[in-house]
Amino acid sequence: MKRIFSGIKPTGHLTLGNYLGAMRRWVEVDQHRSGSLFSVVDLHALTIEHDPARVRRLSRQAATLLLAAGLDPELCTLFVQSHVDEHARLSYILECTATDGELRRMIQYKEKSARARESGQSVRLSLLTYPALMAADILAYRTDEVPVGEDQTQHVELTRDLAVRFNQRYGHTFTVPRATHPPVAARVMDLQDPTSKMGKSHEAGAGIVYLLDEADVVRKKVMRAVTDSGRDVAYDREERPGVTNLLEIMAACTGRDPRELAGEYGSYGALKKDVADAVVEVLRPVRVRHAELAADPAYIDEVLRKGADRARGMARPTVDAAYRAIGLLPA
Ligand code: AQP
Repeated sequence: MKRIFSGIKPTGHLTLGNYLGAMRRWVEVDQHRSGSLFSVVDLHALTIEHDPARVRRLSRQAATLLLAAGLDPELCTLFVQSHVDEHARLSYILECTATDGELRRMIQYKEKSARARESGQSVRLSLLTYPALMAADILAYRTDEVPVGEDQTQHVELTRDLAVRFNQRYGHTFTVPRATHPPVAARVMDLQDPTSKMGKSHEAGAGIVYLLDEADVVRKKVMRAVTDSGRDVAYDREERPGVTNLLEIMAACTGRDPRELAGEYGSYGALKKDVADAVVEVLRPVRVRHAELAADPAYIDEVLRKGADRARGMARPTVDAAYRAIGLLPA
């Protein structure tokens, strides 16, 4: 049995990038392989300036959207990270395994700390240390595979390094996991700036398709997407990042090959129209189901409560074993 774990941060409204890069595979593939866990990783949302009420609202919304997208609590375990103390317990142990140099090399830390400093905000210590918490999220469940978008590759690599180092120093405790990525759309780019990732915590929303955007808003955003200076439709990440992003989105939505799709279009306008239609069709059932589920918050609470109970039971033996292995006296 392969154990699968992945998470999503309630730092903003979920985007098409989250959906194509991660959520859709969780629903279509990963939850059907026994032993999969998916988490709303709310502790990670506290690493940047936050509004408590908004984090609570977004956590509930993320859980509701994951169910709306098709996660089935009978097949997988869905829970909120902060409901399972083992994550924070293990995070400290992994902070004692990592070095500060390793954490300072993380690209997300460099980018987000620079952004915070530019806007005059202080940088929370947790922004530096959260990859140790992410490693704890993964290692607590003896995870084999972590299905994520490309942007998380470096954090999963660090998790692997920490697992190997801990096992070598203190005895075999953790499974060494590996990241898996979708075949296309592993990095959906911002429609207004196709050289940067479509990110849910970015301020400007014009290049970001949110899962709960109305159909006409989605169409407008896609039709206004920045394209490239050339005229023909070509698949080339370096030279044609805008068009290539649209082709990848279209390929992910339709199950086609992006290079093959490129040969079928003579103009950017026709491509954009079809991309808009494809995205609207993919998101329509998610929005409809979200509206139904959001009307029943007691059901969501129940799913999350049961999920946390199950997750706790799975994580505790591993975290207890790590505490003993590193030299802490059993309670
Ligand atoms: N643009 C993307 N393309 C493909 N996959 C993506 N993911 C995120 N953005 C894209 C994948 O979605 C999963 C959950 O992401 P997250 O919540 O860990 O992070 P985020 O959406 O990137 O949000 P942040 O970090 O709060 O803000 P930004 O985006 O501003 O950095 C992950 O598997 C991720 O790879």
